[in-house]
Amino acid sequence: MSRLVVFSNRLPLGSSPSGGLVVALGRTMEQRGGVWIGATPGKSGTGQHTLQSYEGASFDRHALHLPEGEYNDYYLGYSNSVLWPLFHGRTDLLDVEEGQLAAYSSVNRKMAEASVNLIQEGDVIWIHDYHFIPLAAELRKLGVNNPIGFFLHTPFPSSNNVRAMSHKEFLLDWLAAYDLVGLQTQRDVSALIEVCRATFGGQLLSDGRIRCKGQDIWAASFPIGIDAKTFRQTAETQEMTSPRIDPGQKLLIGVDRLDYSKGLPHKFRGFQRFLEDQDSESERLTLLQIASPTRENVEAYQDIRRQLEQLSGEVNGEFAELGYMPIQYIHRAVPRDYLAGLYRRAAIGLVTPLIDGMNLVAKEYVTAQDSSDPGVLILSESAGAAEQLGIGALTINPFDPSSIASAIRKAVAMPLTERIERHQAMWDEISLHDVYWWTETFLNRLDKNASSRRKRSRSIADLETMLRG
Ligand code: ADQ
Repeated sequence: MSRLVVFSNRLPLGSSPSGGLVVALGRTMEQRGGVWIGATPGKSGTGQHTLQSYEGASFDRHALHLPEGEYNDYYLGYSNSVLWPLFHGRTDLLDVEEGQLAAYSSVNRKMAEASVNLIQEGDVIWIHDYHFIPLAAELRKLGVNNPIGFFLHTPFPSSNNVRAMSHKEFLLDWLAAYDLVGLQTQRDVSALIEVCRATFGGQLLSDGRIRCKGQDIWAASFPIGIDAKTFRQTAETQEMTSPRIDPGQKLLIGVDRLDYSKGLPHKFRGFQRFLEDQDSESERLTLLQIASPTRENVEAYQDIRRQLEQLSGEVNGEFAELGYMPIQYIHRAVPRDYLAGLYRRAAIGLVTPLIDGMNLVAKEYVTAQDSSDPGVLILSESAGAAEQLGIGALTINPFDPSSIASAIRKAVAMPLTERIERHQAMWDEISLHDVYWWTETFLNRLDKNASSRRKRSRSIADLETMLRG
């Protein structure tokens, strides 16, 4: 098996990850070993841009330390104030500042220069997410001929959104340097084809490549999964000892990074509508919302935090009674084991992103359920996960509070047989297409594409020699 070299902005250095990419890849790397390279702010001053290694994991970890200012322009700036909103259809939140694109490009170049000596012949390189889209092109410039794959964890933007991007032609050059561009869903693959067609005048070839301005992009969907069997066992063995939760209390659970794409205010408004419509005799439901802090230095994230605090106060002010608090809002990360137990304890999983690449929380919630008495998943039709879990979830339009409220009513009233049937359909899908399936399928396809690229370049070289001779 080839050695895997993974790049992502974040490295798993803490004890309890609360981001989808690190959670998913962490399982793969623990199983398979290899090298994981990330970026981090600090250690400014030297200007050396060398990698620092970290001990203590079953795989090698290295970080590129960047001076704080440069890191901010690349990470908070271009990555999270331009690409993230753009890829999530929020062009209204674009905060374009001069110098950010230059910092983004130069961090990618420095990452390539700092890591090129670590790469050995036979390694397979897998680059993750929007922070490092140009990295393959930079590595190629340094002569790296290894298979290089890319996986985008976010949605692929529509051609309308790409229009708002300065220097959009770069996107094409960046993507064409990969042997394989992996996207979460079929919807994303269609978006990429449409962007190439509408923005760059490209076309789909019969072998699946997209040809744009003389360059080829190989793209396909690989819906990311979770380590389903392990997570299920964790949920089964996890004892719920939280003193905060009354065992008789019926829970709806929400677990999200505190990000504007996750539709948290919409979730609270939907729950508020449900409470408004409920008669006074009905069973009391509590929404337990765990929202981990994220990108707090970006203004749009400060706004969403304020909005949520205000909304939860408003709903609790209106509907709380002695001994009953409708929304329990916890603004921090919690350990994954504990999270598994909480999911299992909750009668409803409430997942309401306005748009989301996949959404692993939806898969974790279903996985943690007791299959003989499972809870109900309410899932936004705009999450990538809806492509796979639409068979068993109650799908909602997160922009419409009454859609969320009526799904909650339906979930509460759902008979056991229907809950079991729906859960089984989703579990079959999640356990079949787990994180190991995702890694294997992606890497097999990458291997095939890289071999065919090499074959094509060999034939071209042979042809040139023949013509010269
Ligand atoms: P995220 O936007 O981070 O991921 P998601 O897929 O929901 O979103 O993953 C979040 C992960 O963090 C889950 O494993 C969840 O359990 C964990 N988490 C969230 N809040 C937590 C908290 N308060 N405490 C502890 N753990 C918490 C990005 C994309 C997604 C895509 C993933 C993987 O935006 O669309 O599904 O990558 O590709």
